[in-house]
Amino acid sequence: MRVLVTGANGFVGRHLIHALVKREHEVFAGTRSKEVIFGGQIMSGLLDILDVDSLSSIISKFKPDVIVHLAAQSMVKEAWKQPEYTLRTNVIGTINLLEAIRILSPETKLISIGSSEEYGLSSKYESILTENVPCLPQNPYATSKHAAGQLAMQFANKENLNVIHVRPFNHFGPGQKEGFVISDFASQIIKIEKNLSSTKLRVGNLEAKRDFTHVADVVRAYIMLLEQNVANGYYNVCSGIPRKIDDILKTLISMSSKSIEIELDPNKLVPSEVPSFAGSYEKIKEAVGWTPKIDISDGIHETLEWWRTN
Ligand code: A2R
Ligand code: GDD
Repeated sequence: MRVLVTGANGFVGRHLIHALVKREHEVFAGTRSKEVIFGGQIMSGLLDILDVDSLSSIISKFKPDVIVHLAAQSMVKEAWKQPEYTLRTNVIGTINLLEAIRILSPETKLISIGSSEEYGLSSKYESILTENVPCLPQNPYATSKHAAGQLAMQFANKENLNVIHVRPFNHFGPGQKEGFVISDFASQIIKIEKNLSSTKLRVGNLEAKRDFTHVADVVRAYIMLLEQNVANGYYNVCSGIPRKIDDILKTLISMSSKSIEIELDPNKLVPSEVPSFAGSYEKIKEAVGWTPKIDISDGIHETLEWWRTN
């Protein structure tokens, strides 16, 4: 298949591009800020989803069978600092893409990437979140992803488009930048190991619980959704297990030989945070046969090793 990926130079994008090539798909990797050579036969070019002309031109020329829309302002904490920018990128960017598909390429299937954050406060009332649970987003990032998903479904219904809105829960793995919890902890541990900083590891809210999936499992889910015929709608990608951030931290520390002190950094706390998220992956399992495969400790170990060598 001909697959266009937006936000291709992000954490998930780089994993997805290589997994798509392994499956022998023809790929166009769209990046915003700099031209990136992905290697091999992979086509790539500048693609800012807020630039309607370049978006239209790439869709007209490449004629994708599928678009995986990863491009976003992806950080919850950053969204509180830049709500307007977050909404513009995540909502207007998605509208631009939907309009371009409607006008230029209505046969193209869109895999829009949302977030578990969309469920927000509903997680207080439902211990395991299915796609039918109503969304009560609690921050501008969550609102932006929820709006993008709703718009995607509205366009799909009105214009008879093929659209899936995925709700990945937290994901992690090698190559994730700082600013996300496992990378934040792993990068600090490695700095401590290399004596590049004091032995204090600075943390935010350790009481929160999140549902983590390895990025390789996440991109396998996206590929199964794009390769197979599935009904339009919302699909969770998750492990089903709420894990306390404190337990993740302990696992990471147990993998280092250094003695490490923990220090609360008030700057790392996130306003009005949802205490716990855990999802159900029954719908995607039923639709395409996906289940998560990678053991969390193995994934955490791999991530720590990545920080050791990068
Ligand atoms: O910051 P850059 O220049 O590397 O670009 C980011 C890109 N991006 C955009 N691409 C095109 N037009 C825009 N206006 C635009 N704004 C941002 O999206 C970056 O390469 C990518 C997002 O990558 P990450 O921040 O690493 O997110 P990650 O973990 O790969 O998440 C992928 C998707 C996102 O929609 C998240 O909200 C969701 O999964 O969890
Ligand atoms: N980043 C970070 N750094 N988070 C910390 C820290 C720290 O030092 N200490 C504790 N936490 C807590 C946060 O308060 C949050 O409860 C949890 O760890 C996870 O934080 P993040 O990794 O920053 O992820 P997120 O849940 O805010 O958002 C991520 O997952 C969403 C899916 O649920 C992002 O990847 C989003 O793009 C994605 O949609």
